[in-house]
Order: sequence, then structure tokens, then C-alpha cells
Amino acid sequence: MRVDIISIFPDYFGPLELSLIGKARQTGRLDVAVHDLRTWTSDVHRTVDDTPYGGGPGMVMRPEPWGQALDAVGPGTLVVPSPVGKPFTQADAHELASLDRLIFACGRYEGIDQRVIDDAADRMPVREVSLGDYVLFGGEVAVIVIMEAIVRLLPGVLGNADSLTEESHAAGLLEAPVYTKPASWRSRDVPEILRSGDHGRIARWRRDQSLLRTASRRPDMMSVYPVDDLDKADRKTLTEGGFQITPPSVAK
Ligand code: 6GU
Repeated sequence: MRVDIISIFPDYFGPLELSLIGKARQTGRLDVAVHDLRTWTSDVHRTVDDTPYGGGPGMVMRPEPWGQALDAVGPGTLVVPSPVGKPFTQADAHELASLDRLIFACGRYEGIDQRVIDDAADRMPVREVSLGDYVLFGGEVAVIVIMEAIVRLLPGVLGNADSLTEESHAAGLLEAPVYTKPASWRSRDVPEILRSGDHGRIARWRRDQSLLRTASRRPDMMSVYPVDDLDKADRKTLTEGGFQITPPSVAK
């Protein structure tokens, strides 16, 4: 996979040389190029912003440098991190991980002139994505987050591929809590069942923990979880945990 990142702060991307992303680059699985947007300015001050039409606070990124930058590095699937984007999900990570060419455009200030995105969309797929309902200074940190989500899905990057199927969000539920040695620490014991060796009971316990965690922490995920995927034991766990199952449907 080839990734081009365009930003006025290329130094933000040092962390992409570390850990498993750095390793994916060293082994050639991933090719990342970071570009300074100011490369494509033509005035002595290398200006990238200007005041917004219609008035209002802050500054807007000018279209000309962005147009030239995207002409130079494109085409590819353009990802624009933005607080007004669609929420970025694990499903998006999987889709982007399947592509050969990604371009990230990091906006700053109040955002990028909308015509840049509209113009790019005539030539390439464009996705405006948000990490959540809060505002960052710019897209740089968001790109690092999105890159982590994508690169760990690339074949051969994670040592143990089972980590991907077992993890939170893979099955539409949050994962159960995890423990390692020692069995007792500060008077807190690892749940006995995890040390029992009974794989059937362990699987049921984890399933119960997943259901209860998801229902309490992420009711939004439960409301879209296919009700038909809940078996009789699942229903018992949730009901006894004080959660209502709506709409009620016939148990399997
Ligand atoms: Cl992806 N970018 C920016 N600038 N702010 C955000 C965001 C992204 N997601 C939430 N807030």
C-alpha cells in the first residue's frame, strides 16, 4: 500500500516510523510519503490560508496549493479528516486497508476551501471522516489514528491474525476483560473460571462479559446488534444484568 500525506506540519508524522507501522515500512509492505503543503505555494510568505467568504472567525485553507498538491500526488482514494466527516469505523478501516493508494489531506484552521474536495471528487474517491464528536486543531493526529487502524489490518503486519477476529468491534460487541500472571495481585484474583481449563465455560463467560460491557458502556451498539444473534443464554445474561432486550423476538 502506498500512502501520501499532505500537511503543513510534516514533523507530526515522526511516530509513523515507530513500532509496527515503522516495521511495515521497513519490510516494504507500506510506502509512506509525507509532503509539506507549502511546497505548492508560490508567494514569498508561502501562504496557505485566507479569510472566509461570508465572514466569521478563523481562516480557511486556500484552494490553489491544495489543487496543485493533489494534482502532484494523486490520484488515489482521498481521505480528509474533519470534524464534519462521517464517523470513522472499523468497517471503514477494512475498506481502506483493501486499497493500493491512499492520500490524506490534513486541514488546519476552519478547514479547506470546499471546492478542493469537490474538484478532487471529480477524479478520485473522496471520504471526509471524523474520529468523534470533538474538535482537534487539525487532521494530523487523526491521520496517525486512521493509519494505525488500517495498517494493523494489512496482511502480514500482525503476527497473530486471530487478534483481528477476536477483538472489540470485530463481532459488533466489546471484548471481555483480559488478565495475565500473577493469579493474585494486590489481593485481586483473576476470575477462577479463566484458570479452570474448561474452554466451554470460558467462552460462555467471555461472551457474557462482552454482552454486559457492551450493553452498559455502548447501548448504541446494542441497539444495532442483530437481536436474532442473541441466543437463549445471551438473553438470560442481559435480562439478569438488568438490561432490556428490545424488540423482544422469539428465542432460538
Ligand atoms: Cl478527523 N479532524 C479534526 N480536525 N477534528 C476532528 C476530527 C478529525 N475528528 C473529530 N474531530
